Amino acid sequence: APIGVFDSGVGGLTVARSILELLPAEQLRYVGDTARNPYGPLPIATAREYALAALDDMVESGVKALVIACNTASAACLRDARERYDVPVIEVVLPAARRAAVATHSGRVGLIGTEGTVRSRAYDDAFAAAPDVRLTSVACPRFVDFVERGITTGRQILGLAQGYLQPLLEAEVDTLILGCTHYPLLSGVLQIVMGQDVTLVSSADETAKDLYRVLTELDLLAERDEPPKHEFLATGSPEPFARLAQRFMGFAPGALD
Ligand code: DGN
Repeated sequence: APIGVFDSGVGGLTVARSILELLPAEQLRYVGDTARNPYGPLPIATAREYALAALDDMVESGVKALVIACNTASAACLRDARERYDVPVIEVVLPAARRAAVATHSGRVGLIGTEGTVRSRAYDDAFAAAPDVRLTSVACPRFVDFVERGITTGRQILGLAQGYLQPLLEAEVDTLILGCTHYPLLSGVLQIVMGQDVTLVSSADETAKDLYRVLTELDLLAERDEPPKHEFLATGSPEPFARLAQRFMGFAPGALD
């Protein structure tokens, strides 16, 4: 059976990409809720309702594990999803928090994400078991739009990042969690603004490693000779999804035309 990967839109494809790098024998069924995206600005209860409805459908369709590849959805429904489904549930918040707690030397950790993710305090909860960590969180709502328009370099995004990240520079964080699916595409500008000594933690990469761990522990890893056939589905119109998907999966625009 495939691994179900859920996101509010295209952003979770950065997680899908990290999964395929680490686990090339696994078959993915990706669903992006592009019809109701973005989840970032929604009240947490609404994001929770939408995400659980989509995850119910995915479990119904038969998957061996669920990956909630969206920070906002993970923050909104992680606990419910773990209790609700029989299949293992992997999400993006705890793996990133765990990596940041190991990576920081000073204990001063920064988090950037959507308004929903920051408001949910899911990362604060994740660090409850790490009393030495002092978390400074900043919502960066305009980043998602810039990344989806393909603007990840240049003066405009640099200026925006300098403004958003100022409180994190003042807090002198030594580790920064990229707590939104879109932010791995901004790693370049984020590293420039934060300085080369700050460790960037990608929730996409950490989630893929956590999935690897869970599948290994439960003896669910795929054994395959043939390359698997993946499904990439969107609840909204297929064309803009396909166009954006190329960029998020790491292909240059037009490379697959
Ligand atoms: N996928 C969302 C997240 O990781 O928080 C970002 C996109 C959105 O719904 N705003």
